[in-house]
Amino acid sequence: MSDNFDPRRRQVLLGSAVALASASLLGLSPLSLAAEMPLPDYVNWKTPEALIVHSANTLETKRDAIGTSIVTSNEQLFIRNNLPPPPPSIVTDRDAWTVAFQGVKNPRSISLGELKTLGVQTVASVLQCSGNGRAFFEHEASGTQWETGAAGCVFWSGVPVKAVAEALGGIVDGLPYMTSTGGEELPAGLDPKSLMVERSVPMRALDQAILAWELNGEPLPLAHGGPLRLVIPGYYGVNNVKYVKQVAFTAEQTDAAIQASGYRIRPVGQPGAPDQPSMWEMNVKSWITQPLKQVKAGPVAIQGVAFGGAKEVKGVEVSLDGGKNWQAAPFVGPNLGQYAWRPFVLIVDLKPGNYSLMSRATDVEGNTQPQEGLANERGYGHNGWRDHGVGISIV
Ligand SMILES: Nc1nc2c(c(=O)[nH]1)N[C@H]1C(S)=C(S)[C@@H](COP(=O)(O)O)O[C@H]1N2
Ligand SMILES: [Mo]
Repeated sequence: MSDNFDPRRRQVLLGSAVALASASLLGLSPLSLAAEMPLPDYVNWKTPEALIVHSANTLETKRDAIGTSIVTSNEQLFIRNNLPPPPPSIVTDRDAWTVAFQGVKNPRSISLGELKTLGVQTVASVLQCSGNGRAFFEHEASGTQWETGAAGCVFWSGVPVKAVAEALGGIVDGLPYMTSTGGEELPAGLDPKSLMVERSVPMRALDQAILAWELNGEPLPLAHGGPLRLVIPGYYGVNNVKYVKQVAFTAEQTDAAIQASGYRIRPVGQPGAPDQPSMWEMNVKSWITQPLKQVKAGPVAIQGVAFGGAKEVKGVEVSLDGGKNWQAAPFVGPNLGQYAWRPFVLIVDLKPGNYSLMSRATDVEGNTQPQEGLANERGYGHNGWRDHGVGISIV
């Protein structure tokens, strides 16, 4: 199901005009109302204070919950499920989970226990939903109204997909896509192609693709795709197929709706189609995480995160005046590699008044965040710096 329209959130927004009016009197955003929903059972181990519950299948990390120590904890990481997750029984015997390989010379199913003997690699990467920032588009794109928190930077451990393909005799020649299938049980009576999470990515993704069983040093939680998940650093969230049960090298992209018409960039008002750009490589992006409201006059630490997406981030600038003047902001902490984000902190002396804080990142190839996001029907890939700015008052 490519449509991530989120009925529970709309209910909160539309169903309670009184609550909404009083919330705006209190200066709360509509998101603060949604935050009052309790954590769903399957993620009851997460930190409720750090999360906005849009629905049982969509949880967003609060903007100011992201700190400067780079890694987003499992307890704070956002959740996005197109379908309800499989039952917890799939993580009782993790090593017994199997993934079927096709499009290799010796196709077969391979257990997680065996995968662990084929090679191990650890990578830090930003996991970000295609719709992160959707709420900032003016055309009210349908889907979860993510602001900045459908993203986190985490460590994954697993085996390079390349190593598995080699162990299975190598990839059959002339297959330009890797197509992976999620392990959800699909409801009976509906066209499976309209619901299944099956994504194709171009072969160039094989350079960095891993089959991961560990997240930030812990066995991959079911909610994040355990026991085994495809991770393609630098690619949008949807390509990182959870509970992966099949990896196939294929001649064509899958005709599953989530690939054929879903996650396609097209003009507002137009339906999705296979000839439109697919949400694969992520673009350069940054946002300020603190302060978000009011601070005392004097030295103020403006902090945020910046990443290059598929390329390494080179630098980030901050503006205090809505984008008229910019100054470089230093990164904080080690560089965890091309696919990780880098926290930044700029300490400035601020006098009382109102400030419009903006951040603007540039990747190593010289791509800089544009002022405006590219409006598109489903509100994907927003990296415009203006909409990601924050207004603060210094008192
Ligand atoms: N099997 C499966 N994989 C999936 C999804 C899903 O619904 N099912 N959602 C995708 C989307 S749209 C995103 S943004 C990421 C979210 O990963 P997370 O829930 O671990 O944060 O998983 C992707 N992989
Ligand atoms: Mo997503």
